[in-house]
Amino acid sequence: MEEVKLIGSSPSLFCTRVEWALRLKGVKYEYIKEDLRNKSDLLLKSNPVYKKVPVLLINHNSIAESLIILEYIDDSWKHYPLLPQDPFERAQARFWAKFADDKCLMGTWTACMAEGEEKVRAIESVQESFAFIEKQIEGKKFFGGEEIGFLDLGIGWICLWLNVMEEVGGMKLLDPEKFPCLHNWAQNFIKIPVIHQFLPPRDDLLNYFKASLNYIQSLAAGKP
Ligand SMILES: N[C@@H](CCC(=O)N[C@@H](CS)C(=O)NCC(=O)O)C(=O)O
Repeated sequence: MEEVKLIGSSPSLFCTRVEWALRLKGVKYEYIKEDLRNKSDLLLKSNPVYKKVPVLLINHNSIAESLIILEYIDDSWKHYPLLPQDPFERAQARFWAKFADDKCLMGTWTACMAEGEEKVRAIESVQESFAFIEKQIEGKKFFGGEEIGFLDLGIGWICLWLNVMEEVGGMKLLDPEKFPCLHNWAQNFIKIPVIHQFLPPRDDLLNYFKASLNYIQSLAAGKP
C-alpha cells in the first residue's frame, strides 16, 4: 500500500493544483504544512535542487515541480484521466500548461511588480500571452472538453490568484471583453465543487501578495 504525502504551503497555487488532482483522483494523502520562512529538513532533503513546494512523497521517493507531479499522479491513478489519450493532444496540453506558467503566470507577477512605462509593456506582453490561451479555449467548456483535465488544473490559478494579483498590482489583465472565452472558462471552473473547496480564502491571498510585493519593493529600494 502506497503512502502518499504532500509537502505544501498555503496559499501556493502550485500546491493547490496538486491537491485538486489528488482529490479528483480520489487519492488519500497526508498534507505536511511547510513554513517557507524556516524550511524543514524534510523539504530540503526531498527537493534539494529547488527547495520549493509542492513535493509529493510516495513511500520513500519524492517528486518535485507541480506539473511533473500532475503527470505522475495521472500515470499512477487511472481513475479520472487528466491528460488526453491521443499523443498529439497530450503534447499540446503539456505545451500550453508550461507556456501558461512561463508566460502568463510569470508575466502577471512581473506586471504586478513593474511601474510606469515598464508596467505598460509588461501588461501588453502578458495580454499577448493570454490571447494564445484564449484561442485554446474557444468553443470549449473546459480545456479538457466537457470535464476538467491537466490544462484546466495548470491554468486554474486564473480563477482566483490572477484577480488578486490584478488588485495588488492595480491593473486589469483578464478583460472579459478581450478574453470572453477565458473569462467564461474561469466562471465555470470555479463552480466545480473540488476546485471551489480547495481555494484558499481570498483575504489570505491578498495579504500574502501585498506582503510579497512590499518586501520585493523594499529590497529594490535598498531598505529590507
Ligand atoms: N515551478 C515550481 C514552482 C514552485 C514554487 O515557486 N513554490 C513556491 C511557493 S508558491 C516556493 O516553494 N517558494 C519557496 C522559495 O522560493 O524559497 C512548481 O511548479 O512546483
